[in-house]
This record gives sequence, structure tokens and C-alpha cells, in this order.
Amino acid sequence: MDLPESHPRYQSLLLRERVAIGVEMGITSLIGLIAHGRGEAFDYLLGERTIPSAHRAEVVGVAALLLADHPVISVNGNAVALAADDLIALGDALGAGIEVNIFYHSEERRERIIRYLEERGAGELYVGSDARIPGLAHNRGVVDSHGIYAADTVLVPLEDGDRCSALKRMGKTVVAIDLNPLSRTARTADVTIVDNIVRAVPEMRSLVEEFASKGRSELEEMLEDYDNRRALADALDEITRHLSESL
Ligand code: PTJ
Repeated sequence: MDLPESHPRYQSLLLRERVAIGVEMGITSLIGLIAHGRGEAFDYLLGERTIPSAHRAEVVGVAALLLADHPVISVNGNAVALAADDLIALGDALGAGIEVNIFYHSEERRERIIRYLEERGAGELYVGSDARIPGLAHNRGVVDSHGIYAADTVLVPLEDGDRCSALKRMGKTVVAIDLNPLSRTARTADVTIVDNIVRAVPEMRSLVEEFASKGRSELEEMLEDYDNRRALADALDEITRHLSESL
């Protein structure tokens, strides 16, 4: 589609286009379009910007991932359509491998996403299907025994609530990116970044660089006093404030 850059909704239209191309390429599920629409609506309500509490969650999330012994980034069809290069760069910066873990299971789509990430230069990719997340129905729980299964901290952009809960039950620290502050994922994760993946991931990568010289105790200090429920409540307040100011 020929999108004029001058269009006031250019960025938003561009993201729709990326997800639609993801569907055409067979990496994003058709239902991914609906999930994108929901995210887009929340982004609109938030004013399509990174609110201060989301930035604080990005700082805390990056600190948690840097402190982890075995951090893993879980990706799905929407995350890859919107932010493949930034996710790869974040994984490289963190020394975290990437695992494709899709909700609407299709082996063909999973393999396409893996190939797509490889073509774009992904470093460590966990591609095995030899372990299971307990408590999840058959295909949805299949993971790599060296990847998500073994991870102590998992970054889950746009995750389904059931899987987020299952990862928590396994004792993992979960950092989620989810524009819906009311979603089960948002309420279950340890750190929820209520921001668009296209803004959150590049910012997290910059933070990794910024924190490179920090020691463990400095990173641990960043986690102190973080309250995820307060961050979610703040996102709702920001929505209300933004809406009343928009009228
Ligand atoms: O590729 P698959 O099969 O793994 O499927 C991926 C989707 C996203 C379709 C699947 O996981 C799904 O249905 O997810 P949900 O339950 O709709 O949750 C997705 C969450 O991500 C929702 O709360 C959306 O508001 C949020 N979201 C959507 N787009 C964005 C977003 N959050 C951040 N950035 C976005 N661009």
C-alpha cells in the first residue's frame, strides 16, 4: 500500500500494514489481526506514547533480564511481524536466545518464523520441541528444553494469559509487553510494560547499553520498590487523563 507519510495516522497505518504483510507471508496468524486491533485501541487511548510508568517498567524489565542467569525472549507471529529486527538486536545485547512460541499452533508457521528470523540474522535461536510447560494443552505447551523451559527469566511480548500464568507457576520471572493493562498477562507478569512493542523493544535495547557498566547491586537496586499493580493502575489513570484532555 502506498501510504503518504504526511497522513496524520501514518505510523499507525504502517503498523497495520506490517501485521497484514506478516499474515500474507504466513508468519502471523489471521487472528493476529484482531489482537493487533485491540493493541492499537489501547495505544490510541494511551496517546501512542511511552507513559512514565511504562518507561520505569522498561528499566526494571531490562535490569531483571540482565540479572538473569538464563534469559530467553519468546516471540510469536505478531511480535515478529512488528519488531523482528529490534527483538534480534535486544537478544544480542542481552545475550538472550530467542524462541518461537506460538499460540495458534501450526508447525508450518513456526518454521516460517524461524526461517524469517534466521534470514534477518538472529543469533541464538531455540528451535527444539522436546519439553513441555506443565498445565497447558498439548501443542501450546511444547517448548525447547534449553530455551523457555530452562529459562529463569522470560520476556513475553503480546503473550496469552494462560501461558503467562503457566510460566509463573514454573517459578520463572516474567517480563511482559502488553498494551492492555487489564489483560490477564498484564496482571500476572512480574513486570508489565504497558507500551507498544515497536517503542518498548528499541528502548530496552538502548537501556541494555546504558546499563552495561552497572554492577549487580546497582541493577538489583533498580528492582527495589517496583510494584507492578501500581504500574497498571497508573496506566489506567493515564488513559483517563489522556481522554479527558482530548475532548
Ligand atoms: O502468533 P501466535 O499464534 O502466537 O498468536 C499471537 C497472538 C497475539 C494473536 C496471540 O498470542 C493472542 O491472541 O494474544 P491475545 O490474547 O490477543 O493477547 C495479545 C495482547 O497483546 C493483547 O492484550 C493486546 O492488547 C496486546 N497487543 C497487541 N498489539 C500490541 C500489544 N501489546 C504491545 N504492542 C502491540 N503492538
